[in-house]
Amino acid sequence: VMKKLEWFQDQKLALMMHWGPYSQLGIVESWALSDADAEWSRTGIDWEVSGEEFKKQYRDLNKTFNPIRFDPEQWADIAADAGMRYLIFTTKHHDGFCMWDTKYSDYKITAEDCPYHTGKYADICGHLFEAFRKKGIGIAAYFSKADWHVDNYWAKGYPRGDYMWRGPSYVPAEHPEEWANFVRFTENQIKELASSYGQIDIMWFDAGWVCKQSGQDIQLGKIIDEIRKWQPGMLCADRTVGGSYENYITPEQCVPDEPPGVPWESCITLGTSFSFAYEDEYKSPREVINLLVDIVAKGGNLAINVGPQPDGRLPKGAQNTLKGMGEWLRTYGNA
Ligand code: FUL
Repeated sequence: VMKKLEWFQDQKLALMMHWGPYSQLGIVESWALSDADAEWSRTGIDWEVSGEEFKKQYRDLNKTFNPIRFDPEQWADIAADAGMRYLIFTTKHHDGFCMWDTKYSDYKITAEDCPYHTGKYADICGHLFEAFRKKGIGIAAYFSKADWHVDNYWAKGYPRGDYMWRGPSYVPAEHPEEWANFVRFTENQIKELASSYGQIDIMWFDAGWVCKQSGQDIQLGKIIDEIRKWQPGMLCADRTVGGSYENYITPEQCVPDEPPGVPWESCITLGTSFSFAYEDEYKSPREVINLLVDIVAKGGNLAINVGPQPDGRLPKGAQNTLKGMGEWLRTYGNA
């Protein structure tokens, strides 16, 4: 792990990607499902429909998600050309939709009710990781520890079931069986990801609200130690409140004023949000290079986030900036 952390700190530049059925609406990833976050996450949504009706619509987005123009090798070419050294990809965001062929859930890209299950690269994570690895780009799997779809998280029949706040709808200590089921499911999915798609350099965990609320977590330490038997040195970024097993920290949408003194990576959006937005505006190559230089001078890494389009292509504006970054790095950075 120490050696891998050295590797990590030398990489400097990552491409982060948030992609899923939500991309079709051009809304913020997952968050509109959480009533507690309605105020900021539901702006831009057509509120002709009521909250519940919208949630139903959101839940049906997997039935129309069909990125027929997705070409993993083209993404890998674009990333390599921009100087990206590792990829951070949302295998599962808070909404619970799985971008790999998991056997633990039917809410996934390869399920029959998702039109892309017959698509050329239907097992998206598999194809993506392979294409990027071929270009010498490292692989980080983003995985949400919250799952707002599986029955044991926002479980029915509990008083908080209807609130749809960030954490589980019950207090884990009061319902240990429910919680144990959720932990088992999560552990299965994490191990499946880490054993089905070749070398994974980093697992990037988001959403630790349970921990904050109740002091309980999913025992990530145990899971990661086991995974390291077949993924030696795999790094773990366990972020958000109460991260229990992190090798580096991940500030979001900001650059720390002072070097934090531990390995770190800032994730910053190229457009205005992590997921694809219609008519978004993208930072210019100069803005991104300025961020990169600032971050590198402070000893960190920059993960610059692009939200792919629902059809599988990368937005033209984002591509232009990535191209400009690559040109600058080749001219001045000896990339
Ligand atoms: C946050 C998430 O809740 C956002 O949706 C996004 O994924 C960002 C990178 O991390 O904690």
